[in-house]
Amino acid sequence: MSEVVSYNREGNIGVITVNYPPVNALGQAVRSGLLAALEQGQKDAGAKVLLLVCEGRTFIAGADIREFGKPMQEPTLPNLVNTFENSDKPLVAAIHGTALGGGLETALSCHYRVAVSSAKVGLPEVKLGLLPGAGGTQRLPRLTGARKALEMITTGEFVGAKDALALGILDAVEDGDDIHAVGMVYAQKVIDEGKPVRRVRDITDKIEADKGSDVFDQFREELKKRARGLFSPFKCVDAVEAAFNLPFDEGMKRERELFMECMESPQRAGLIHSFFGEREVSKVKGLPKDTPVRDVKSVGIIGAGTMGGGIAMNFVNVGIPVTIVEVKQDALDKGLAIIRRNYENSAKKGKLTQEQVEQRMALITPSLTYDDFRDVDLVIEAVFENMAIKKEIFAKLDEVCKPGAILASNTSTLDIDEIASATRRPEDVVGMHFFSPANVMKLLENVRGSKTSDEVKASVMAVAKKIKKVGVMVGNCYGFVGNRMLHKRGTEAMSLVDEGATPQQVDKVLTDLGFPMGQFAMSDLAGIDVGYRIREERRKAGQDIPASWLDKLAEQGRLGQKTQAGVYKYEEGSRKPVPDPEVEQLIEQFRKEQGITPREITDQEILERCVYVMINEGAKILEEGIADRPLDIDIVWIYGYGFPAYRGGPMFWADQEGLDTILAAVKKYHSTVGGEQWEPAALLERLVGEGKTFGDL
Ligand code: T1G
Repeated sequence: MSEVVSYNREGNIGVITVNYPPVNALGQAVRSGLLAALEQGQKDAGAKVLLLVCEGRTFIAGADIREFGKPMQEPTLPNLVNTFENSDKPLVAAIHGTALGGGLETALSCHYRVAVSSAKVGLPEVKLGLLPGAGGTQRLPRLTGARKALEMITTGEFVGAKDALALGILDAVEDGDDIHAVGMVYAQKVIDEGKPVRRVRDITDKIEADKGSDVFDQFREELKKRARGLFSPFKCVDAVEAAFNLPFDEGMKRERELFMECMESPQRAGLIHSFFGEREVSKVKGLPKDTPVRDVKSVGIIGAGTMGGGIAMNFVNVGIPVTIVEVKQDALDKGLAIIRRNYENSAKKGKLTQEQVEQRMALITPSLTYDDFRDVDLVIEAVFENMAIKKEIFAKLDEVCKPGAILASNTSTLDIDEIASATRRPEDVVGMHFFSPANVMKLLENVRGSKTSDEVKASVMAVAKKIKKVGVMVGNCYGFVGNRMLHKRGTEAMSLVDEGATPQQVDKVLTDLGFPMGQFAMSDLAGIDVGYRIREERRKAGQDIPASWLDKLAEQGRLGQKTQAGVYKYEEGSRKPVPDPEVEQLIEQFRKEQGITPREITDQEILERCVYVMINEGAKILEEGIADRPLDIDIVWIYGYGFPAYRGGPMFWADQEGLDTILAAVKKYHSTVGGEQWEPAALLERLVGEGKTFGDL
């Protein structure tokens, strides 16, 4: 019998138990163990019914994703599930935790499914650039009908046990958390009631009902909007549709063909890199797993503006009380009114009850004095980017906050060490860089200062998990990881327009690559004044920041979406960027003043100058140890800046583009465009020289 799957008989129930931590994934050993256990159960005369149950925190959470991209080993999952379904003894699956992907497909190949009420089921393969490849697209619609199966399979969203029962996916749901006991009771019921073998493949009423339906084309239309640039969601629809047009075995064959197309798509590799990257970033290099973590049970926030308000919502959403301090009462009132409006909008959409809105608002204490921070565990400063003001604030925090309080700045560019130097406890100072809108964006770029203690680093990574953010720990430099690379892209995007491109041409290249919006539409969303103030700050600090046509927009009061005019113009109530001839004239005028003769610029040049410059900078960031691994950069860009996850992030994408191609272009622009941003990174040169990739690091 295998290490990871056991068989034993209890009474006249043959119990097949999977025990393969952390999530009982269907690796080769589990698949062959299940097949052997099933065979044993078949031969066991004393077993009238077979029960499949799992140890640990969850039922099977899918195929073993780590095996993808490697040669497929027998037994394959489709064969395993077909063998299960063909069992001539009733098979019961007892589900707890999450039955996902191949795990749910295995349960669907059983004849009955019982679950505890806390369980969830789902087919999230589409999130990995795949589709259910072990019968999920053929068996699920036989239970739920076409529309629900399409919803579950094209979104990958999990469904709670009670809803799954209502949908016919489950046969029974019991309270309690002893899944073994729940399974045994149900299996005994199958025996006592003489329930027969019932194969999902033979259930056809829902198939007949939706045959010829136009729901498949409806989904294809809808996916054009919500799955722009993605490959597998459309293949999911084709596979489910096959269940309605083909006999079961041919449907299974069609599913397999489509599954292999997805497996071969580069998007699968990108999305799986993102899946594991999102988990790996929580393991910070050099920070032992057992580093003590300070428990954050109360939070203080300075500034009730857009960022301060959004940051506060993250904490009250998970029940942590927040004290918000502002300088003036009206700023405080305005900030809290925006938070309440956000929650009431969620309530209008049915995402929250009014009672929950009140509960969350009750966890926020407005204040006009720092004294109210004396007992909080963590303070986050979220005022605008001005070093002098930030140092003043941290000096005051140093006075009032209790020993052991974590002092964090939401700065998006400024030097954490300099901010920390305003206190006598730099070891307790750290950057916590949220992204706008802070209550929505998943990324939290935690920035370690040179004196930040391991305990504080571990604590802010734990805070990220607690408030359901993807926390990435990065080093301290101007703009940290994300903004440092973004600034390079911004500089190139500006130069490309100076030299002859239009803002909309540049933005289209980026949205065609898969970004939700381009460089200039993003400037309009963030506010042209934000970038303008940062450039003015740097000019005041004596840095040589060239003049730009964006400054002229700011000086004319074209601040972006908030003034319905920036680089683009916006119709009343619309966020759709519309090219504005006035801006084109302004840019032409700017070129004349700068003595620039515009030239034809290709989309390829725009792609290379806007994205390769980021990759070159990413390599420098790795050289300097500001990011520990290429995947840290990838996750920062996927969750903070909308880099398409199906391309795996900039560094993963660079490997797919070919580092030699990128280095050649970097060298070309170094001689044609110039500037330190095109200085080839030593790491890039070394990897190309050694024929290696960022993935090898
Ligand atoms: N394969 C391998 N490792 C997995 C895994 C899987 N399917 N799921 C999780 N892990 C690892 C994960 O990397 C982490 O490792 C640890 O388990 C805990 O995960 C033919 C083709 C189950 C809801 O897409 O959604 O079946 O970092 O930190 O927050 O149709 O993991 O500790 O070393 O996420 O409690 C379909 C993916 C596969 C489910 C638990 N299944 N997993 O969340 O813990 S494709 C999925 C999840 C498939 C068939 C197809 C979540 C979870 P480490 P965690 P969590």
